[in-house]
Amino acid sequence: MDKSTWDTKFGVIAVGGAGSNVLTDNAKSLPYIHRTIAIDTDPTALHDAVADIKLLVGANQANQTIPNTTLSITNIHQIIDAVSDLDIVFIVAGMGGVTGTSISSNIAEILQNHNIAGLAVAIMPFNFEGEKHKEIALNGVKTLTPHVNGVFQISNETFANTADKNHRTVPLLKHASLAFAQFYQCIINTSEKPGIVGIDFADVASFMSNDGNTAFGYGSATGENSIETAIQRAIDHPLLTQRQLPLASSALIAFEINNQNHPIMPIICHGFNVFRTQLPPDTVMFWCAIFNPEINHDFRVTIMLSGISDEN
Ligand SMILES: Nc1nc2c(ncn2[C@@H]2O[C@H](COP(=O)(O)OP(=O)(O)OP(=O)(O)O)[C@@H](O)[C@H]2O)c(=O)[nH]1
Ligand SMILES: [Mg+2]
Repeated sequence: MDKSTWDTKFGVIAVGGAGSNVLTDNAKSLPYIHRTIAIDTDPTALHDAVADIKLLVGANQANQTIPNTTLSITNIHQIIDAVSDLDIVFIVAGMGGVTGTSISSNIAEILQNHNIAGLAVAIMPFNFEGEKHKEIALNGVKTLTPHVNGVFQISNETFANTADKNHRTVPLLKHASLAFAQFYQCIINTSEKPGIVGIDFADVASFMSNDGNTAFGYGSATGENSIETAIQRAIDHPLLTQRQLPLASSALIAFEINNQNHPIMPIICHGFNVFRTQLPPDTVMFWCAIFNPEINHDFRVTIMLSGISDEN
């Protein structure tokens, strides 16, 4: 277990089947993680999950055959015990089923009541799962939103649409796992790794304190014009559409730089200006630049948008 430089303790809570699968795919490679927790009504799925703590809630607690959508008092105490020493918790859950959709907001409320910052990542359904499923998922996000600092959606359908093109090499369900990993790493690394300008969670919370939708995308590049290319790849990422840029009231751009041995600030300034021209002048900007020798490219750029007004 890594220890954060400020002693901030980060946790991940995975709720339901999708949440547990995304956590399991990443459990061994989350930097600075203090604790991982998987919560499910399904004992088989929970058995297969990789997490420090696994909590079976709902159905089996009361020997019911239909998944229970509420947490028992015992469950609530188990969750409080599991999170009480954490500072920032990522909740990751699939929306549209029973467990993740209904219990995520209860868990977020527990965090909120204990002054633990919460960031949620909601895996949204494929179109083929139907309109009703989508409606349940969107309602799940709506219920969750007031109890966390921000909800970022990762839509499975986005990757279904792009799977035939650039993203064919990754199995369809694994895109959400990769996107979660990048989201987590961007938030954590930018505050924990050394760099030119870092951000802390107060900046992230401030960046997210707008009504409206959120979105994020990321891209990497090496060699000539790598900063422009990485920015363009982040803008073109399936989770971030070009049309969202002018609709955002805040934007956060995080530069990760592989090599700290050459003058980097002029390149970063250039990259920042390239990105700035794509946004309305009144967009509130947050930025950071850190050194990360673990990336395989010269630059990795993550763009997050918040306060995106109605996209229709
Ligand atoms: N990317 C990804 N998405 C998944 C996975 N499993 C399920 N999903 C998506 O997440 C949505 C919710 O499904 P689950 O997480 O399995 O549902 P649950 O929260 O366990 O709820 P119940 O099983 O109904 O109690 C589904 O509609 C799928 O779109 C997975 O392994 N990876
Ligand atoms: Mg399930």
